[in-house]
Amino acid sequence: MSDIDVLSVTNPPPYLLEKLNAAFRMHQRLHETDPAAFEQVAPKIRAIAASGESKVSAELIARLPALQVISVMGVGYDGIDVAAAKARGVKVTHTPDVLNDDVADLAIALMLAVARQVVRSDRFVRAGDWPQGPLALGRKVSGGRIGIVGMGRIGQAIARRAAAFGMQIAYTARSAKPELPLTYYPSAATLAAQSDFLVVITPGGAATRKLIDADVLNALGKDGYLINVARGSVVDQSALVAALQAGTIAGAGLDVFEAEPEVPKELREMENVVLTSHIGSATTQTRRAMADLTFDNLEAHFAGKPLLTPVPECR
Ligand code: 8YV
Repeated sequence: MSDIDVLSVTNPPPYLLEKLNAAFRMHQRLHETDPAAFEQVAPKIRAIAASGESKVSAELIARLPALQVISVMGVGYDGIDVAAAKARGVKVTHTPDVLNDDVADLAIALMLAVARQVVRSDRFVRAGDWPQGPLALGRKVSGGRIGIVGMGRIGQAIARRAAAFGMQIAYTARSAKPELPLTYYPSAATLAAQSDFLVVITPGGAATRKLIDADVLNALGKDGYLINVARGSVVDQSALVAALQAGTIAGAGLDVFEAEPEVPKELREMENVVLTSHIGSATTQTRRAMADLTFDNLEAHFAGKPLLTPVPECR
């Protein structure tokens, strides 16, 4: 495979980069770093390596006439123009399942961190404020009502964890899943109205853009918390800032943002908000499994074998 040219549109983690470099002729973000050199190589590029946050536009796909496969290291692939890829017969793969546990763990961690004021209390101790304390009381999580927006593989992993906390679990999704013993609501707003914690874990992209808007936040109410481990695009970030400022909701735990890595100053200054840097799958163990799957999909494709994990549109 060493004569196969692959364009990486991201900076792969060292472990994956090493494997890619050993197997393929890699071109690291050449389209951005050296457009003239890219012009020369573009006709030979047969694969793209991308991350869950990467953008692969119809325009880029059109510039790569030999492109056959796009391998995404991430479960989300909302930045990839899959329709344009499919129209050209280009396959797209992603890395589902291997990150379910990590993302679900982080959703629970954010819920606990914001409601039980873990980060705020840490700041309180470090600032030397404890002797003048105590800190205001937090909000109990166990036994509370959790509403999960998106009931796919990760949503179900979150539900299993919430069950261990004795929570009442409800969800919304495109359609009800009667096989699950959970309460279904037809919309995010009706779910929010019945939730203490609204946890967002739905795919990004046009279909879910600003699904969590001012109406949903109003329905969540002044005692409710929003947790987002999905994509920044799913939440109307200005409406969220306004709701937090007005006390329309109690707080938020956010791993993803509209224009990350930029995070609005307003959010960074709020005490009732816990912010993480898109670390849902960021453990050594899980990133290694994701990297292996990203590589194995490319290897399978060029060995003429079936892809391991094509995105649903390419199955
Ligand atoms: C990563 C993600 O940020 O899987 C996804 O969709 O957003 C993340 O796990 C990223 O894709 C790692 O490359």
